[in-house]
Amino acid sequence: DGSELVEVNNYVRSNQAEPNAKMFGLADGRNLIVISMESLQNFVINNDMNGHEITPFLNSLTKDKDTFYFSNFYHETGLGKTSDAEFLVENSLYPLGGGAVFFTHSGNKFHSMAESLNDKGYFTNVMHPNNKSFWNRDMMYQALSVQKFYDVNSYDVTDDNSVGWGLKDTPFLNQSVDLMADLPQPFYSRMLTLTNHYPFDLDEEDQFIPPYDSNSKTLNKYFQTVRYMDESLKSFFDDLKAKGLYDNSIIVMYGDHYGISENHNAAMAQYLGKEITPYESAKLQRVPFFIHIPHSGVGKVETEVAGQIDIRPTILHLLGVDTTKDMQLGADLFSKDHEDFAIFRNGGFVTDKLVYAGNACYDNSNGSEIGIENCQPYIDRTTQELGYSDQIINGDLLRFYDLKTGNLLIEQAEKENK
Ligand code: GP9
Ligand code: MN
Repeated sequence: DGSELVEVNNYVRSNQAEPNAKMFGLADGRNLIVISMESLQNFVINNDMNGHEITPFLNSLTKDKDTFYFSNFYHETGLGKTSDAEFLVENSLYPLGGGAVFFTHSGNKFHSMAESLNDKGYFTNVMHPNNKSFWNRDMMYQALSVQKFYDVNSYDVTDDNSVGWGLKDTPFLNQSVDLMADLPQPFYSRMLTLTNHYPFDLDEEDQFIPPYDSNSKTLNKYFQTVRYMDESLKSFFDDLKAKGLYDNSIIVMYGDHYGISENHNAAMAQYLGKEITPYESAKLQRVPFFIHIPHSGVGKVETEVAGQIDIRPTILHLLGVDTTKDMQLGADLFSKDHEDFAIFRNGGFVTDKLVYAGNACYDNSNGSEIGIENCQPYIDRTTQELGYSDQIINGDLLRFYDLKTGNLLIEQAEKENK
């Protein structure tokens, strides 16, 4: 109702992070390409498996002068998996604790990143070679103001170029660049990869490294599909350059959620050489996050604790979009006001000093369990912030929020409530 809206709005306004003047507008006018890297966890980055480098291309980006790589960045998804990560990116709100918000609330009013960029003259689209109704995307993308969905019907899919869930990442990304070449610019293309998805099936010709040797077939194959995705991303960058799209774009890439569940803890313990405690499990929820800005020369490794909720304000500020009126819960990663704090959808959290997981509090410097009172202030904030996000979604509160003026339409909200 109206009072809920006032409270949520006060919270959002008082928690805003001031943009970093050096970064604001740095990529103004460029095309925006956001890539969801399926099931990619951070533990494979700058790591090897039995002497084989797993992600040579992404590793090179962690050392690249045009790339920011965030090494303490967490996924914040729930049951909606890929779609929950999409929701976080578009809205900077948390997905729901129960079912997938793409299914349960596609009739809501949202003020998405796509909407902001439509207003700025961008052509907004999503590229994903799956059935358009998977995760209810066709419905939700309307609510998110995505102008065009290039679904499976926009791609040339054959037995030969498919595996597992469908079109392989390399032909998918390659064909996507062909589509991009014909788009009006600037465009915002959000791309969802697919090959690195459970059960991690891969044709022989695409296996660049051997499988791992644990008792988990899933983990053993995971390294190979990750390596394949890495190769696909490398050729995607090459294709962008070949089509003249690279120089005037920025490329943002995030791991959408974990790929290796806790069912494979024994195999993960073998690989990592340590027991997988609830603390380690929480740290394994890190996913790689990259912001690649060609010719910027400003890149570096950032160790700030952060999460997917922060993607949208960070991108919009880079593109020179003011977000002071946006109803968003994340903060610009380049802002000095950004706090080392990532909230999990299950109520856990991580800060630079603490990890709260499985109802226990841990010292983030060494993983030892400490008294719950150390975590309590952040537990309270986690509950509060997830609560406000849920209120916005469950109450469809953005119906009563005028993004242009920042005005709350309280009377309408009250009327609706009667
Ligand atoms: C399917 C793809 C994978 O279209 O998004 O979905 P996931 O199971 O990872 O949510
Ligand atoms: Mn996924």
